[in-house]
Amino acid sequence: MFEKILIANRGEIALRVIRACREMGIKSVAVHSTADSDAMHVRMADESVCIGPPSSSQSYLSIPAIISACEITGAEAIHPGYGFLSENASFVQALEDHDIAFIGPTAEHIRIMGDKITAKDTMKRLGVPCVPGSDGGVATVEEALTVAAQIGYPVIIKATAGGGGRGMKVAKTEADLEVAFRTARSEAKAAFGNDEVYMEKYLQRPRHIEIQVFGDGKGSAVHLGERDCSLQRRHQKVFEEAPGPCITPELRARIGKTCADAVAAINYIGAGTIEFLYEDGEFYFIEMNTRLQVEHPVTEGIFGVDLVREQIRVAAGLPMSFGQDDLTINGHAIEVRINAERLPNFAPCPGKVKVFHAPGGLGVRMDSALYAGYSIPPYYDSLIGKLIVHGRDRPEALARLKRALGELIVDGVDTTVPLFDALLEEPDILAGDYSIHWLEKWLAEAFA
Ligand code: MV4
Repeated sequence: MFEKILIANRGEIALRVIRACREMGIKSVAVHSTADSDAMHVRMADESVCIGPPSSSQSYLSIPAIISACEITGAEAIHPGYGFLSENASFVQALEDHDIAFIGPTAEHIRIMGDKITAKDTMKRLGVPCVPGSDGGVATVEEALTVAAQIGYPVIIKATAGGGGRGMKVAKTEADLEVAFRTARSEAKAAFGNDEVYMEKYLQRPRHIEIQVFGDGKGSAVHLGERDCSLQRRHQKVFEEAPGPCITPELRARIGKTCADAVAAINYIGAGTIEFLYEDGEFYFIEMNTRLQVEHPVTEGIFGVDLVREQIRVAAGLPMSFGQDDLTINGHAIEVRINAERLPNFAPCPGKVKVFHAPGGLGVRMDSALYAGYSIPPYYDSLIGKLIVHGRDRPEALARLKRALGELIVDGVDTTVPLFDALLEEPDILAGDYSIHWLEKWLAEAFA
C-alpha cells in the first residue's frame, strides 16, 4: 500500500480523499494556490505545498508544479479528485514517466472516452446500447442530410471533442440542418481546436441515468447501480438521487451487467460512470466519465461502500474489497449541491462566510470545506458543499433532506439552498416525475 498520497485538488473533494487516506493509515499531501493558503484542505492534510498563483492554469492545472510537489514530499501516488487534471491523459502519461502512480484509469482509457466518437464506437462494440446516429464522424452537409434521412428528425449534432453539453446543435427539420451542421462545426473548431462532429437522433424528453462501474484493471468489474441526475441547469447537476425513481430491479440488473461486462472486457481500472439517456424503457449510451464524480456519495449511501478507498486499493495493486454479489441496495439517497450563488440568476457569490453550521443526525452527510471565517475565493467553481441524505425509502430521504436543509446555516454569502426548499414543495419532485428539461422549464416559469 502507498505510504503517502498527494491530492491534486481543493475544496470538499480534497477533504473526501484526505479522510479516506487517514482511515487507511496513509499520509496525505495537499497542494494549493496562493489564494488557498487558508483553505480547509491545507489544514486537514498532513503536509501542504504551495504550487502557484490563484489562476487554476498556473496551480491546480500545472502538471510540472504538481509533479514537483510530489517529488519534494515523496508522495508515491496522486489522487486527482474531479475536474482539474482528473481526465487529462497527458498528465497520466507524465506521471508514468516520473514513476508516480495515478489513482484512476490508464491514459489510454481516458483518451478513448475523451473522444466522444471513439467512446461510442468502443461501447457499441462492447454491446452497450447507443443512440441511433452516424457511424463515426460526419464531414459534409450532404452526409449529414443522408444520415438524418435515415434516422429521422429531430437530430442533434455533437462535437467529438465536446462532452458535458458543450458543442451541441439540434436540427428539428431538414430546413434547419445545414445551419446547425455548419454552426456546430465552427463552434467545435473555436472551442476545442477540433471541428469533427457526429450525429444522433435527438431524444425529446429523456432522463439522465448514469451507471457507476468499478474495475480492478485485471478483467473483473462490478456495477453499483444508477443515479438519476436529470435535474440540471445549463448542464450543471443540482440534485441527484439513487436508486433512480423510474428504474426497476430488472432494468438495473440488465443495464448494470452490460456496463460491468463492458468495462471488464477492456480491463478498466477504478471508478467510472457510464452515462445514458433513458426514454420509454430504453437506455441509450451518450458518454463515459473516467473519474470519481461529484455525486458519488449517493451511491456510497445506498451500497455502504467507500469508493475512494477502493480507488486507492486497486491503484496499489490490491483487489477490490467486494464482488457483485456483495452489493445490495439499502434505502434511498439524495444529494443537493450547495453553491455560493445568488438566485434567481445563479450569479457566483464569493465572499466571507461569517457563520457556518452543518446539519447532522441520522442519515445526514455534509461534505464541505467551509468553516466560519473562511473567505470563498472568486477564482474557482462555486460548489461550497454537498448535502447527502439517506433514508429507508425515497419519502424518508425527502423528509430528511427538508429537515437537514432547515438546520444548515451559511451566513455571509448567498447560496442555492432556497432553490431546494422550493423544489421540495413541488409535486413532480416529490413523485420523482421529471426529465432533463424539468428544471430549466420550472426556473423559467416559477422561480425567476
Ligand atoms: C442528447 C440529448 C438528446 N438527444 N443526445 C447534454 C449533455 C451531454 N452529456 C449530452 N446531452 C444531451 N444529449 C441526444 N441524442 C439531450 C442532451 C441534453 C441533456 C442531457 C443530460 C442532462 C441534461 C441535458 C440537458 C440538455 C440536453
